[in-house]
Amino acid sequence: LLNTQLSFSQFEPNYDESKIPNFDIPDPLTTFDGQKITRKGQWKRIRRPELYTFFEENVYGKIPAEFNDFSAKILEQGENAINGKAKRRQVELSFDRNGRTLHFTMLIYLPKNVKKAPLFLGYNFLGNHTVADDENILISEAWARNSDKYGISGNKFTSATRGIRTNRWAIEEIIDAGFGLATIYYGEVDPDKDDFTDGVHSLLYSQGQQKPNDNEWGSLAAWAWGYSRAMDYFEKSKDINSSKVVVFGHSRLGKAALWAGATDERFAAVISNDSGCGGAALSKRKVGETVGRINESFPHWFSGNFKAYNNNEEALPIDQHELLALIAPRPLYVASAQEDQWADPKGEFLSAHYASEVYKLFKKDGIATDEMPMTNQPIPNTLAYHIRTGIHDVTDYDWEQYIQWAQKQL
Ligand code: GTR
Repeated sequence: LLNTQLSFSQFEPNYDESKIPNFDIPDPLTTFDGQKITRKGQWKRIRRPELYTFFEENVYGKIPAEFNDFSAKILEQGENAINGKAKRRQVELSFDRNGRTLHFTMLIYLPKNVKKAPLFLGYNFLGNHTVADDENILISEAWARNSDKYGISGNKFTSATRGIRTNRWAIEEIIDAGFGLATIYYGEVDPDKDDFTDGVHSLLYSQGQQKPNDNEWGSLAAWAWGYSRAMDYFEKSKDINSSKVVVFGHSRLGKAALWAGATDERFAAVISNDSGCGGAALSKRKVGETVGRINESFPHWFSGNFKAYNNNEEALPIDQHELLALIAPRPLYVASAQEDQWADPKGEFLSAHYASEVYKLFKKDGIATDEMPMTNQPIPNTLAYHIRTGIHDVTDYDWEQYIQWAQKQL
């Protein structure tokens, strides 16, 4: 029986396909009151809005007010980055509300030989200065999680960690393909801790409010909001093609990228890299990380309302394939890694498969089969999927697929 008082970490995660509960996949093309959706217009007018509202009120949480006015300030720029192939710009976006200010700094590399570059937009985990070997990258002063592994202490980044995440960003390949890259330290939009006094949330509180209401935004929705503000900036930039922006994210930031793709149709394409539970993976399979586990470990990520589904996934009238469907008919790439069982690769694959019904309505190719492909055998359709060998990470192999796919799709 449901007991939300239990500590979910006491449950062993399940990886055994034979122990997956029986459940029906909610049909993306049948409304909550049983109406069949057979035309694009019905999807847009009836079904998409009701699914969207469910995810907004019960999963990621609603933004309490429209909040998109900012000022942009160029902090630094250079003409000779990435072996002379790219220009670099570091721009700070500032937001004022309630007597408080939020700033975040976007690091942008654009290919020199393209007038108006399409680009990949993605948050980084450990600061902009970790993504490239480039001494000019400013070091974020925002709160950082202490880490013995990376030598981060005092909740501050230092130059000691310059370039430690270059392996996750195939920048030169991106530039060579004619794309730009924009990245932001996600902790500048909302520090990743269970504390709602900081980050963007606090700018929108009504008087005396300490934390979001139960139907209001958690951190994932805050990060998605930040992605949209980056898009606002691209729309004003003469050297960026804002109609060709691919929003990308790994893991928790893949969850945020998916929600950004759903909430903001200006994103031309979306990439979910190993996003797992609360991202691309189906919740009802309860394989690896579950709704209860994730809400226990990260109480600040989702809305308060999502906690009603802790160890109670069967009560969800939706599943995550319907989040993917909210991105249709735009190109969407779902990727998994073989050794990332915590994120349930099969649940990510099946989710892409079940979302494909909606892509089909738009005459776009998705994942027709329910048989998982072999490792390193991408299915590069409008709704694309691959599972590569290796661990929970972003690799050159992943980027090679994303770049080729984006070139073809956009
Ligand atoms: C894990 C979490 C996952 C995933 C991952 C990450 O601890 O359980 O949902 O988000 O972190 O972001 O790397």
